[in-house]
Amino acid sequence: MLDINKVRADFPILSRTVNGKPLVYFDNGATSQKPQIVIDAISKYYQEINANIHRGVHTLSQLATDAYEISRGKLQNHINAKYAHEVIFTSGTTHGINAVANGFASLLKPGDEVLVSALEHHSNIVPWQMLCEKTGATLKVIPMNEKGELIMAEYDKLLSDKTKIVTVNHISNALGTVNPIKYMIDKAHEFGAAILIDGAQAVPHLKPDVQALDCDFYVFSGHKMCGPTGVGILYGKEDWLNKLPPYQGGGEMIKEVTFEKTTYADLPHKFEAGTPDVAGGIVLGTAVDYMNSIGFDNIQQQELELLEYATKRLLEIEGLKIFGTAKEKTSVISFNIEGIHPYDIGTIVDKLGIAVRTGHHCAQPIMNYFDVPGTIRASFSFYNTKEEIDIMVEAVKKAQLMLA
Ligand code: C6P
Repeated sequence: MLDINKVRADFPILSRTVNGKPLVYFDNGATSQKPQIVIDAISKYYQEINANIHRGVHTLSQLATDAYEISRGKLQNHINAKYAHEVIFTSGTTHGINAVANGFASLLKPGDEVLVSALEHHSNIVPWQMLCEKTGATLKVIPMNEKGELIMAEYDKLLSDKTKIVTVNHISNALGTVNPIKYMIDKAHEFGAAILIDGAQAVPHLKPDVQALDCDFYVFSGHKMCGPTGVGILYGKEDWLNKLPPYQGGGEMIKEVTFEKTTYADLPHKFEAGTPDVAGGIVLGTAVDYMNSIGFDNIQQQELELLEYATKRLLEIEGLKIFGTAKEKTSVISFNIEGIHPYDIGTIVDKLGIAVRTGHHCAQPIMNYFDVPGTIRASFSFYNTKEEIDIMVEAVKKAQLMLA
């Protein structure tokens, strides 16, 4: 069981006020808050070991390099990758997806197919559209039902020998649906297709085991799991990462450069051109340690309770509709109130100290499916409480009265 007061004390921002009211932070899907241990680790890096990595023989450079590689090892353990060199530091989920989509440009030809799901964030749509434009491959979409669940019977029908890569999120950012990725991975492999899992919204809630999943790629951002912005992970199976050309050229990703020819460095450096976010990479390891110290069983239990409680309380409000009612769902609630624009609710509740996201959540196809301009999204983390949910429900009721 979580000692919620103790957990909340780890996050200094949770005790601030916003617009004169105690902050209620329910925009965890956009980015999580950071515990003091993560904030301190950033300062400590700059105060004690700041240097460029993999480049210098001097002591600071070695200290920074060691810390960076130790962090890579922590991430490897966290996701159970077979090798540390399968763990590539990126700037975030978007970077990871673009690196893979770009790599596939050398493998696809007209007639090949790329499958994306109807539940994707724009980051997991646009790079694949760009890939299809470049190669003449065709983009196909796995449809969803009214509950916001992907229709597996349709997925099965879409798969064929033409399918070269399937790309799907583990958890939908807009609706909270947890997708049946193990089934999807195994099915894709039956047809010889690769599969990328966008884990951006999963890693705050669970610990993915990439070997048990057997996915070819798994990408995520550090900032949604108590880490800093600007850093993320692209996991890829060794064979795939060896097969794909690098996404960017530059320093550190080479073995030898002449004006005639360049040979590339071994993994992971082949995909890590230029000076990375050294502090971010190191501190992502601190964030992972922190989340493991809380415990993912505890995190899930707390978040499930919050999801159930908030669903029940919000449905007390007349005219309120929840979008995304999948059987497998994480602690995200997207909703609208009849006759009121989501933006207006968001603006009023902000005045009351409550942070929710309003709009299309970078998932316009989902909004189009439900025929709404956007929704109000409350996304809960393990440091949120039922009392905060009560505050939000009262604020939404107040906004409804004001806007009616
Ligand atoms: N979703 C949200 O409020 P980046 O920006 O690269 O860290 O993550 C992109 C991304 C990719 N996939 C999914 C499923 C995501 O949820 C996100 C980011 C945030 O929902 C910001 S738009």
